[in-house]
Formats: sequence, C-alpha cells, structure tokens
Amino acid sequence: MERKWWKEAVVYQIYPRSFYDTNGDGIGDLKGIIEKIDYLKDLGIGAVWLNPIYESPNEDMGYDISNYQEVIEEIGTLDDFDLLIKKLHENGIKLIMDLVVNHTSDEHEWFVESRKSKNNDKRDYYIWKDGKDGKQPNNWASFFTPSAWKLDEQTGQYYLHLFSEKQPDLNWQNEKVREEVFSMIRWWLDRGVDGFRMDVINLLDKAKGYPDSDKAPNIMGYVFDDELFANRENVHVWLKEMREKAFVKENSVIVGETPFVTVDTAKEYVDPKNKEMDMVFSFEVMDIDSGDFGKWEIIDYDLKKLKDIITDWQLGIGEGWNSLFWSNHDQPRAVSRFGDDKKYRIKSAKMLATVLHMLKGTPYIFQGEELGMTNMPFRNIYDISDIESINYYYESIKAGISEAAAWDVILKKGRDNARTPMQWNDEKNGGFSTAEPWQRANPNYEFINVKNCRCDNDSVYHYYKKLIKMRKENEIMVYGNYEPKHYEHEDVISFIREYNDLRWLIVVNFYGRETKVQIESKVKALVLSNCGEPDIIDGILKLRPYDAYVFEV
Ligand code: TEU
Ligand code: CA
Repeated sequence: MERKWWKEAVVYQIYPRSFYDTNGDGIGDLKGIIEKIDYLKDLGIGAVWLNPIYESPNEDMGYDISNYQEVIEEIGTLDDFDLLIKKLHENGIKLIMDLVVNHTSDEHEWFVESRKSKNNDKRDYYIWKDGKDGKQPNNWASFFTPSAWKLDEQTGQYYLHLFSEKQPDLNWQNEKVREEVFSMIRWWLDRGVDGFRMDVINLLDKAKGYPDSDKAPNIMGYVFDDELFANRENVHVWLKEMREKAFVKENSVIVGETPFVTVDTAKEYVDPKNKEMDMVFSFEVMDIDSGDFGKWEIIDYDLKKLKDIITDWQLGIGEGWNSLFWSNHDQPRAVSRFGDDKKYRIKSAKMLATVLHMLKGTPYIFQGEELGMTNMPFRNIYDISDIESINYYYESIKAGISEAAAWDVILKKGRDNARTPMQWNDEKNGGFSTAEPWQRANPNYEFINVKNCRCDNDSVYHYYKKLIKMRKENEIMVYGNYEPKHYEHEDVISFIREYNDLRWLIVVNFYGRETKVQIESKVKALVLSNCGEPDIIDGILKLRPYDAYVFEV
C-alpha cells in the first residue's frame, strides 16, 4: 500500500461562518481561523477542509458560487487567505478547499450571460431545454425543490437545477466549461492549496436526452431518480481529464463528495490506477436511518445493518482508500444521532471517536465534534437558515404532512444542527462572537466548550487529541489490515487491525445497555479505553453502556 500524507493525516472540517468571528459582525471569518491555529495545532490534526469561502449570495451557504476567484467579503479577503495558508503550512497543517463545480450561483457572470438569449456565447455553459406540453422538460425532482427545472421568462426555456433554483447546473459536455474549471483549479493550487473536496462531483453527467424517470413520483409529484444523474459514464472521463489537466501539483489530494455510491461504484473512482480521485465520501452510513422519502423520513435500523455497510467498505475498497466520518455540515451532530447526548454524552462521543480513528481510512472530524457538541434545540422554523430544511418544511406541509411531523424531522436531521457557532467558552455566544451570531449558539455552551474541555483531562477533546497522537505513533492505525469480529453480536462493533506482527482488537458497545462478549484471543495489553480497566473473567469481557476498548492481542 502506497504511503501518502492524506492517508496519515486526520482532517478537521471547518465551517468558516461558524468557527470564530474576529470583527464582531456575527459571522466567522478567515482571520478567526488564523487566530485559532494554535487550537488546531494542539489538537494535532494534519489538514483542514474548509467549506466554501467564495463569493456567493448564500442561497445555499456558499454552495452557490458567484465568483470562483474571490473570497466572500463577510469571510475575508484573498490576502487573509494567503496568510491563512502560510500560517497553516508553518504549523504543518495542509489545506483542502471545497469546490462546487456541478453548479454555480445564478448570479455568476456565466449564468447572467447565459440566460440573456438563446444565442449568447455562454448559453451552452448551462443546461437549457424547451418545455414539454407546457410543462417541465421532464419529471425530475431536485434536492431542494419539487421540480429540477425552472422556466426562465426571458427566453421561454427551462434550465436544470439539481439543487435550488439559484444553483443552475453547469453543462460539463461543453469543453469550454471544463477548461474554465481546470484553469481555476490550477489558480488555487498555485496559491498553495493542497487539494480539493469536490462537491457532488459524481453528478456531473446527466442521462442523454434527459428522459422522464419511470419510477414512482414522490409526494410532490416528481421523481428523484439518481440513476439518471449520478455515477454516469462521462463522470469518469471528465475526472480523468481533470486529474491530468488541473491537478498538476504533485501530491495534491482529491476527495469526491459522492452521494449514491456503493463500494462497487466507488472503487472505480478511487482505484489509483484509474487516476481519478483519492478518496470519496460515501453516504450509506448517513442514509441508514432514512426511509423512502430520503432523510425526511426517519426509520429504525439495527446495528447489523451499520456493520454490513462499514465492513463492505473496509473490505471492498481494494487498492483505494476510505474516508471516515460520523458527521459534517449537512448532517446532525454525531453524538446526538449515533450516541446519547444526555446521560452518556461524553462516554458515547468517545466511543464514536474510537470507531472513527480505529477503522482503516482517513478520519474527518467536523468542528465541535471533538467537544461532543450536540444538536440544537431550535424553537421554530424562524430559527432555521438552511434552504433545504425551509423548503422541505413548507413543501411537505403543502403536500399534506403535519407541521409537527415536519418539524420533528428538522430537529433530528436538519443541517443547521451542525452549523451553530463553535463553542469556545462559557461567555456570551459561547465566545464565538461579541455580536448577535448569524446562527444562535447552542445554549449548552455554558458547559460544553473548548475552555472546559481543555482543562478537563477526561473530556471528549482530550480523547480525540490522544487518538490523533496515537495515529502518528502507531502505523497499525493507518496501514494495518482490517478484519471484522463478533459480527453476529447485536450490541457491539468489533474488529481487528493487523500490521506486521501486531494485532489490535477493537470492541465497543454501541448502545446504552450492558452487554458482554466472549474474547477468543488472549489479551496482551490494554491500548486504550474510554472507561478505565476492562473487566474480563474467563475470556468474557463485560461492557457497560458505550464502553470502548482497544486491546493488543
Ligand atoms: O451536498 C450534496 C448532497 O448530496 C446533499 O443533498 C446532502 O445529501 C444533503 O445536504 C444532506 O441533507 C453538497 C453540500 O455538502 C451541501 O451543503 C450542498 O447544499 C449541496 O452539495 C449543493 O451544493
Ligand atoms: Ca466576522
């Protein structure tokens, strides 16, 4: 297995608007990240993934870019950016930017031009179609709105938007579009960027001729059929072209954000000999509790299903490499979703951290996860800024879902849960800003915050720090083989990592009830636990709620 910096590093995801505000406007900024580099350094992470900082009208919080080569004013300037890179590098931290090239903002000059007339020279930068029988060109649903098409009065044609109406999809069939994107990537790499996380990169190629889907429509009457817009043939062609023409800088990393991939489809993206991408984010774990209506329908699942997904990816990625994460800016807080954010908050957050760092792949920590930050007690829909949640709320009520039911899903799954301010201390707004923050801080900043965590050796923070340090000192955590264990056990996640002659056994109790496991191998030493010494009698390990152990066996 080839050694790479991005296999060895732990990546820390920063959502800049909510990280740290230095100029008192309630919005986190690049200067704020610079001020907190000591914090990142102390935590020990090797790379930062920065959510979009480009010029944007913020319809979708920066995922609607109106200028790829400028920093949005409220977050900073290109000078701040250059300084940030310089300081990160001085501290041995790499920078991965977030790039959104499946779509732009409708305020991007390309689209402003494109919509002007049918023969504008940028017309073909986007996907324009005539309507069918006075309706949309086809029955496709979008992620954020009922239909994926919007009629533009000016020319009487519809444009495709897989996300909001203010996020028109770029036409990747057009070679000029690809050249523009590649040269922009080279421009950022020249500035010192170490790689990109590429937003919905597997959606670039849409089904030829834009046919109707023959699958069943959703409650809004449209069809969300990923087969018609995800993982299609040309994505691979264009990714190869991109790697070759844009990623001219050696060792720069490409992490694809790829909804709807399975390990089989992912393999093709990350197999090193294909020269496409280095890692992808899979959402199979994130979708585990979602029903037919996507994330908006929450269903029960059992641990077996979670283990099946994890094991499929661990064993099936081949020569490729996995990304590991429990949460990001689109997901609820990890401890609230997969642990217990009340009685066992600290313990269960550490259990999740153990799994995250002990599996094979690169761990991604979402800001605040290392404190055990929780979901937000939003009061009502007026507390919500996220377009996805807001649109879902009104559209689903229109379609007959009760207000209470719609609100309940937003509380549990809404993206704003992840986007509340980072909790630095117990002062006003958790020390994030002296002004009213763009998103209200979670009131539990009074006790969940960086300051408290740092002076408490038993905190979630110190546990993360320890795991990150262990990764640097123990190659087994990076390059060791993975082998599932105790697979049929209903309460535990367990596996072996093996490297040369060394074997580590990981056993965690995923639930808040007691359980036990028969350990077959002889335990030589305790490597790590979130709960002190193990209770093993006659090979039987007793586990209290959320206990997590790593043994040398
Ligand atoms: O998300 C892509 C994506 O698939 C989302 O629909 C995701 O599954 C959803 O937000 C989960 O609720 C990326 C970005 O991460 C997201 O923030 C953007 O809104 C989206 O692309 C459009 O650019
Ligand atoms: Ca600010």
